[in-house]
Amino acid sequence: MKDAKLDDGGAPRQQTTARTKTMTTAQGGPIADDQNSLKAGPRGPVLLEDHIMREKIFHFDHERIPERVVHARGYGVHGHFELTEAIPELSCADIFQRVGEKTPTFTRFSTVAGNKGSFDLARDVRGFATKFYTQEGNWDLVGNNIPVFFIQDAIKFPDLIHSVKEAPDRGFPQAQSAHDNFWDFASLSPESVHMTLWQMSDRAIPRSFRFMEGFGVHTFRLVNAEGKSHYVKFHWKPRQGLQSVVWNEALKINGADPDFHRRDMWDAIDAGDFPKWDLGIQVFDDEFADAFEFDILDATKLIPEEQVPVRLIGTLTLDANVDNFFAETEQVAFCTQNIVRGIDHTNDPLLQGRNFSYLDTQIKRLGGPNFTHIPINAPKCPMHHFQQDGHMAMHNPRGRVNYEPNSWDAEPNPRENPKIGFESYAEPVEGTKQRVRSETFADHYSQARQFWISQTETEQRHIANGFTFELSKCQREDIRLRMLSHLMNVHDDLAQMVAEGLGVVDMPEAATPARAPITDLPPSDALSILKNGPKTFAGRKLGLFIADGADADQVAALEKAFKDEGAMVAIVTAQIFGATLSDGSTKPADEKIDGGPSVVFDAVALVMPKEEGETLALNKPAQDFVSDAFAHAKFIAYSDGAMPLFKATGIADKIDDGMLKLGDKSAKDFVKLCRGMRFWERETKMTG
Ligand code: HDD
Repeated sequence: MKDAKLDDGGAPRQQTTARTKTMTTAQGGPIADDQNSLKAGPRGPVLLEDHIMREKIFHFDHERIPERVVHARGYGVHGHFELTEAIPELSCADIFQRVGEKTPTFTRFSTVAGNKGSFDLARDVRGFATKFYTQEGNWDLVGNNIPVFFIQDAIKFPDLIHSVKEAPDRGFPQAQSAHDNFWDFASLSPESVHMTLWQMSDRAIPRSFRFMEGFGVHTFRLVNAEGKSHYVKFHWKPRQGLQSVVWNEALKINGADPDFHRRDMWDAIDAGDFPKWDLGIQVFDDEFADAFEFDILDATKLIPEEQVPVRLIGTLTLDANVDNFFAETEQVAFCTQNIVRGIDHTNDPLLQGRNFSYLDTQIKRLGGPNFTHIPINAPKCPMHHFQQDGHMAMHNPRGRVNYEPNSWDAEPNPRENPKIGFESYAEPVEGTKQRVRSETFADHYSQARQFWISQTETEQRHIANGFTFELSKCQREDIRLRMLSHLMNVHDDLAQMVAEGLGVVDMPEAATPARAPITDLPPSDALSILKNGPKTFAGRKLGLFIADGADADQVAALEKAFKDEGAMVAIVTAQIFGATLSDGSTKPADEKIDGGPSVVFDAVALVMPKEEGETLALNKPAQDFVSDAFAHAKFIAYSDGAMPLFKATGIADKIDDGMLKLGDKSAKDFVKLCRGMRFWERETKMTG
């Protein structure tokens, strides 16, 4: 029945109950009608006098703030850091003193190149930025999931980012490095070669934020109470293990679920499956730094874990989703210069430039110097200073004293405290003013080669395919060949594989290295994903594709076995209402087949009677479900009824050890198989 108010052009009124509150304007005035603007008669003009409508639209018009110039697309989560090993001998930072103490944190993961509305599975570096709200101020560790960077000096950052982002004339391509401008820049900047190997590896297409490492990248300093300094590199080691997807899968995930990574994080935390990372430190002194093959101030180099082991000193647990995306994820402002007593910077020229850039960009992005008043950015320890006024000042000092020194003793009247105040490490500095790059930064190929030889064959194939894909998107042949000329200095196998992929007949001359590469660096297992994979299927997701008449026992056994493992199970059916199982019960679906393609799952199972398998053999999304799972080297369990679908997709005669027939083997056997994550052997039999 139509509401009486609707008949005269109005909208239905909602009852105000104990659980709802009266809607008001931003000025607090109760609102009677939020559906209709104020008009001169039912069909007359809208009156400018309508302060309610004007206020609402004015606010809407100002909802957006500038997106981050890089790392625009990201996802933030609350958590805490718990210290498991105190390190007072290395650092006097308050956060590193008491074992078992928990420090609240906020972590934001991101892609780099894409705009805020781009897709999650771009081939890209991932940001991994954590704000620690310590009792002696905020410490921001603003890192990536890759331990090295493209450039050595911050003055090149705008060029790097301009080259990778969309071209200024056409406004595309978006969220990808597969285009001439990026590879033009990279091939003209040999210092980026090492990083491009990481970027073309599966590190740049992680399965989830939960399954990737994090790195502070630069060399920092730890400084103890006596003022003694050690160098340090920070690492995040995921307890969940490392895992990535394959490129063809990434392309399809972006269509199926552009929010794949943020949804994964939200779902895991929502389900109480809190991801954890151990904070690791690689600590070394001047003696090591002087003896090391490369300059420890060069952000395009890492220190192999075999040379300086990673010592685990604490655990980060992400345990709460945000209440409001804008207030927290969007407004969080990380700054590399946010360090605390006991941690200090080094002369890494990339880091020094960053220390200017982050503060500067937050002022632009958040509208003024008071972004530290926004709750997500405010320290959780007491703070007292004489900074005042400015746009949106929220914490305003009381009393008349706002300068230092002063002779007032009224409270609050903050004073310096040399005992606990921040002290920069007293590093002797001297030099001639000059615009140069140190010669110790000149070796651009040796660690790229070390990265290459540390990978499994599968990973090497993926890297070569990554280069082939990206360079094939370059229209200019000279750019493709110039990049190839650098790869020739990395490793012959890599150069050959890419050249073959591109169809190059005449190999170019190898690029002239600024310094001869070291060819006998040993492989480092820590650099491979597959050598550091998970040991369980926990935290992963099975796509269980069922149809009417599916064997109820098989479905129940699969659900139980995967849940016991700590994995999630999503039921996929041809219609969203679900399926009627062999025992007459109804199994509701989580996804309709075209909304739940196999690319969004880690492994798949198909349980259906033959007649349904025959019908589904004609269903394109069902065919894709099977052929993609097969092509992406996923483990597949199936009941006999799925054979018509296998025939339709050409895999009926390719059944391999990555496939398990239910009945012959149990659901538990399938879980065991799935602990391997992928059946890579299958991939070697495929091209492309
Ligand atoms: Fe940066 C954001 C990581 C080099 C300038 N950067 C930003 C974020 C991460 C990184 C994770 C997103 C923070 C968030 O989630 O809000 N950036 C890195 C790493 C680098 C690096 C690991 C090299 C080791 N960055 C770098 C350089 C410069 C910048 C050399 C400038 C000279 N980065 C910025 C920025 C951003 C930023 C423009 C954009 C948004 C923001 O800061 O808050 O200031």
